[in-house]
Amino acid sequence: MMGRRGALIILEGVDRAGKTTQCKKLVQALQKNGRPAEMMRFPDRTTMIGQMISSYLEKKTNLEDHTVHLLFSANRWELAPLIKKKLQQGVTLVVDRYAFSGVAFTSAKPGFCLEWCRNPDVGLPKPDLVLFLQLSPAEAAKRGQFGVERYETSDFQQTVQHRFNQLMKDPSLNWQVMDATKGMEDLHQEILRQSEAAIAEAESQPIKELWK
Ligand code: DGP
Ligand code: NA
Ligand code: NA
Repeated sequence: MMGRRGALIILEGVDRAGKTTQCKKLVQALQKNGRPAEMMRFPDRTTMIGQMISSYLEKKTNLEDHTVHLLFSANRWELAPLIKKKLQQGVTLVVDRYAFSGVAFTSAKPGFCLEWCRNPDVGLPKPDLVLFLQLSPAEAAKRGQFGVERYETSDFQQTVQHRFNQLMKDPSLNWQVMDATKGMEDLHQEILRQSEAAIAEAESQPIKELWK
């Protein structure tokens, strides 16, 4: 008999919501509970495609907007076989950003609609849980200055937030909105509780395809 599969858990949110910290804490807590768990992040800057993306984000190179969108998507697709393999091996994956960032960030640029942005990611492994770390622009501002990478301005991030709000209306996905202004530990406990529930639910189900 096939063993239980792991769950695909995504953390999303605007920049500085604390996603990376919470991903790390979640993986540690799941492992402590005896669950095989690993962290992944997108963009994965270590691959050849990831290096092109990284150079673009660092403003060392300029790339045409559609091209960049497709590179981000390609970066997820190149890791899709590994994602499926891990899930089937029973490993729960905690992922820092996924296709939702892909759609939210590109569709925040002039001349891009949600539908066009979604298309390249249709069919990726479907998340069992999408945790959205909600942070108002005012709260984000309190966390200090933005960095120097592309997209790190408050105007752009505000548009990104609107796009995320549109994506969250999709009832075919298990979106859970988390208040990221809460203390780090409270937020962690809430994320852990949601994740344990999603893991139990996913165990008996096949891996599905995103937006199909
Ligand atoms: P991070 O490494 O998590 O700081 O993400 C790098 C930046 O790239 C961040 O501003 C969010 C943005 N980003 C992440 N995924 C995508 C994507 O698929 N498409 C676009 N256009 N931007 C993305
Ligand atoms: Na960033
Ligand atoms: Na991050």
